[in-house]
Amino acid sequence: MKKGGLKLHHLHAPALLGQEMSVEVERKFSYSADTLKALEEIGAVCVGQRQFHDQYFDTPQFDLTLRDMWLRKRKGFWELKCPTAAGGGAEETSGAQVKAAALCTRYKEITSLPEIQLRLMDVLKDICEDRHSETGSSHQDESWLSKMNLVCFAEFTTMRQSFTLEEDGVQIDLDQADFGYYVGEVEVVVPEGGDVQAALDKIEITAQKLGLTGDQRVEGKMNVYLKRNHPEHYAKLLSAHIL
Ligand code: V4E
Repeated sequence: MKKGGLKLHHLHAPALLGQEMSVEVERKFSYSADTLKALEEIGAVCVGQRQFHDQYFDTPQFDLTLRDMWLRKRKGFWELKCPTAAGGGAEETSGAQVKAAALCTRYKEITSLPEIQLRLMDVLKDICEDRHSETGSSHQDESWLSKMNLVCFAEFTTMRQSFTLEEDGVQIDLDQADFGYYVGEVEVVVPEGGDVQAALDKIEITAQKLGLTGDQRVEGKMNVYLKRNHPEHYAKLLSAHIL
């Protein structure tokens, strides 16, 4: 049976671009009981603990994640993380800055559902059932998912304790995923077009204050989840240097 088209009501693509978009710069790290002590010593303020369930979506052929695009639903809201343009807006001038930047990831985070749908259509237009279709729907109406052939490929719950270094705009999260993986992250959110290098510098200073000495990227929750649950796809992402 043919599925209905995807309609984009009352919205024009150029009007959407740039809305509700920021760049998330972050560095993951392994934490231990000592990390809490270190956070207290550097004046980090605990801003709370919360639990959330993430569902990640892709086509059965993994067309999104193979392009380093990560679509998820968290607490009822849609989010799309995509790579930033080449260079990502940072201007590392020293060897130390290059090294520090290599430990971090930078992703555009898009939270406007119509804009998410536009970007997905752009990537998936050749495989959508109705190529000439338009998008547009409410958070409740999820028929667009099946029209774009998107299915949930990963879901897990995270318990997160968050801290801020208020004067720096730095957030530190300590995550415990329900599949038994613990990971911390130091994060700075930069408005689109903002100073990514300044964010990288703040993250490096925070990492030094916390005594984070590792010179290898620490795996995120999804790395570990995919390794365990979708090993073939994980291997593809590794060889494509996406993970
Ligand atoms: C961007 C990305 C994925 C989406 C999940 O991103 P992540 O920041 O790991 O999740 P989380 O729960 O900490 O999100 P937040 O609450 O901070 O928004 S899954 C894989 N990637 C790419 C990626 C990568 N290549 N390398 C590392 C170390 N992490 C993520």
